[in-house]
Amino acid sequence: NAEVDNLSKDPSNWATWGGNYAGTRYSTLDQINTHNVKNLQVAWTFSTGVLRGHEGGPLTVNGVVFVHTPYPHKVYALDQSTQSVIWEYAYTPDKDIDPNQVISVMCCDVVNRGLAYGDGKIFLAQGDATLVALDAKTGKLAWKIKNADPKVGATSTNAPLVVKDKVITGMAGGEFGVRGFLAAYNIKDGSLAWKKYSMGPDAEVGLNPEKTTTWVDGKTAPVGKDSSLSTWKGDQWKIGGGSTWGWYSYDPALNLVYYGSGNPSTWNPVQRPGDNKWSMSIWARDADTGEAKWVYQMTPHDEWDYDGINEMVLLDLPMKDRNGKDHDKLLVHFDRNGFGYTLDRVTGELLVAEKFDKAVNWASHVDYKTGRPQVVKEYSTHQNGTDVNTKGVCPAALGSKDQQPIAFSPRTKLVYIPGNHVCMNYEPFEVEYTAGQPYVGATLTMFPAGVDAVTGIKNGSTNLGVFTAWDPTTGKIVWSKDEPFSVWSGAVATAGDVVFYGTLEGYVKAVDARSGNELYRFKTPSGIIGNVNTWSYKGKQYVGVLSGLGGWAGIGMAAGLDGESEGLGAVGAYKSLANFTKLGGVLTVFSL
Ligand code: PQQ
Repeated sequence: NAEVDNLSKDPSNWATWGGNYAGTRYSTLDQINTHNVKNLQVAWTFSTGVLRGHEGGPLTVNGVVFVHTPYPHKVYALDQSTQSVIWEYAYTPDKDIDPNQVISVMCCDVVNRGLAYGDGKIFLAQGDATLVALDAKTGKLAWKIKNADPKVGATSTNAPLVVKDKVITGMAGGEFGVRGFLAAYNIKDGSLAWKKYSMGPDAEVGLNPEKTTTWVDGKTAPVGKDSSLSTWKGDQWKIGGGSTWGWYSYDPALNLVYYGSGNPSTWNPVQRPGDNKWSMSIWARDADTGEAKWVYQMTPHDEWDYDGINEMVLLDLPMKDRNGKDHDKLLVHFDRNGFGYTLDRVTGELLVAEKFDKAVNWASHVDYKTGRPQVVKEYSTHQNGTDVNTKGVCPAALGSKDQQPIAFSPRTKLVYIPGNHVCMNYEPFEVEYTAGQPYVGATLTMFPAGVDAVTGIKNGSTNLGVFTAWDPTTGKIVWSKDEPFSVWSGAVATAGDVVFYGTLEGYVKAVDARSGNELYRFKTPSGIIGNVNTWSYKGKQYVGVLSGLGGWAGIGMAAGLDGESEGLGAVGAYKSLANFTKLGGVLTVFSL
């Protein structure tokens, strides 16, 4: 979409979740820099009036700031000169939707990762899997469509992306045995342009057996006929998961949309033999037709819930592969499974797959020839006759990184990764599929990587989080900083060589892009799971973030749970957050 592309090129806007189609979360603004960031002040704040987790971040388009809240959503358009509300959208579901039923099937809090803008409209993928288009000037509903059915556990938490004349969106529900898909709707009227599943028959998945390629035997080759169907037992693919609840990026020159698919259902791997393709995969799809150009599966036959949905960030950086061949159109992805991947985004060739957190132990390495992780038997989870509790698997199910997006600076050529440093005990159990009921099939507990899995005794640092600078061409950690809690907030990098991110206790932190040294911190009213964004208005650079604790890491407080293994295993590890912060959504905007 030429308008969205142009808006993103002007740093006074922050017009897409990633700041641009490539998802780099980089701004050319340099008014705030390493020398003066210590003088940052709060310019203004805005309470959303809503409890529960606030993910995503403010969009700024042509001077107007747009913020959204969790399900059942509100959207506010804010005037920056008066800091007042231009319009407000408050969602009331139609009678055929029961919001309480929807809330009960949203796995990881009632979060939403943000709005999209295009063609004078604001798009919101609502928790009950409806997609709305609002007039950006008035907030009036332009159209509303049903993308999926919450009665079978399908919901939406993603930030859509406007590409050409379409809006791309996905869905959630991997813990309910949905069958994941990505869809493109025409922005004019919401009519469906294409819809492609993560698993099933070739035509429905958008696979061309001869033309769609994947990485095998040290090169890319056609996937062949039934590449998905042949990796599932019977018709298990129909309830196979592979939801698409993460982020979408786009390369206009290649006309390809990139995203990842999530975990196969159920979490009990013994119940679904096979590689379960194409769950846990990186996809490159033609934006006009949805057909897959290439696909790469990171975690075949998942045994740990390492959803592959984390953002795909498109970098133009020269590098040589292991055979000395040159590549300069890269895709980087930091997977839940703890490996940082660099692929050639044109061809899907695997260039780098290395651990970005030292704690990762479930696989020794990724075999560059096959592209497959080499699983360490001790950390394989299974259930054969008796239930087996596999102890001390690192990372935990929420990964070495979850939904919180990275930032990239073309000045340092480094990627900045908000991350987790959490391990788990994982005990699968037999579960029967019933539409709309949880189809999880595993009990989990989580703890810091520096705690013994059996005795619970501290044997290292007890930090649950880490913020890491990474060289995507070599696959090496350049520096890393421990954080007491997982960093669940998206980072932003700027031409002032400052990197910003939020923490679960509620701090906005600014660090030096080259050294990682902390330059500034401010405690916002609640824990931060939102993304820090930056823009300018009347010649001044602003930095804005939504605080409001929740999401999977904050599910204990957000949903009022306190059992160790409640909240799909996350409650225990993050219990002490209550000593630092409480719930409540607020936008905080900073400037010099
Ligand atoms: N959502 C969060 C969050 O917002 O904090 C974290 C997670 C989700 C996960 O770690 C998940 O595995 C997850 N899985 C699905 C799914 O499989 O469909 C959906 C979501 C979601 O939509 O929020 C999450």
